[in-house]
Amino acid sequence: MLKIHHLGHSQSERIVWLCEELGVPYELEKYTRDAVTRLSPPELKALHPLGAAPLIEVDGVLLAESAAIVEFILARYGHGRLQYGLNHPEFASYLYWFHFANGNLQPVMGRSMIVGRCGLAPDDPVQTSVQVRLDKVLALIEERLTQNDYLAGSEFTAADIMSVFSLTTMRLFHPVDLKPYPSILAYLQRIGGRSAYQQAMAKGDPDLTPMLA
Ligand SMILES: N[C@@H](CCC(=O)N[C@@H](CS)C(=O)NCC(=O)O)C(=O)O
Repeated sequence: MLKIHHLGHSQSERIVWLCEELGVPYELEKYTRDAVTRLSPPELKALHPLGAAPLIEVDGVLLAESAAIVEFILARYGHGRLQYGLNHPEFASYLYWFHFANGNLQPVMGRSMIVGRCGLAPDDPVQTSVQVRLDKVLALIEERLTQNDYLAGSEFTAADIMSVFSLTTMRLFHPVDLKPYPSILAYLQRIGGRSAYQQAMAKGDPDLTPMLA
């Protein structure tokens, strides 16, 4: 059976959620962040050189990187679900938004979190450039979700599964006010209405109220 190594309050919520959406049976091995450093505990670090979540194990293979894991699970268990194929008119959009999550959205949230902790002056050029990029990224998502119910288009796909962590749980680590982005907030409400999302969050992070507002 597929085993998910899930670190609480982390990007590995994506994998639990994907398995719930697809109805793929899985075993959940849960880990808690170190109370001081908020990094992985030693048991998770022992599994992989980076010690970061998510990790999955299946048929003796250990795989890291959430995008790789999502692609692996879709290829093996998806049977075409939650993705747009080559002949779909929104295939390029699907690829773009799938990769935007870890290529742009999550990195700028991480940079913004780190820069925010450096105590720089509000007009420091580094601080300003990161803020400008974050604002642009959120504005781009807002525009997309004003025109479409989901990131790849009219249907919910794995591009959404890749992106939602950065707009929700990531705000535990870096609070970002989403009030200026009503379409993102409406989208998060749609996501929160999905029973697979509710199941995943209840199983993986029962101590956390999903940050959908
Ligand atoms: N790009 C990787 C990022 C993995 C990552 O950095 N995970 C974080 C949780 S959100 C982690 O495990 N942090 C704890 C640590 O590095 O010790 C992915 O998408 O899987």
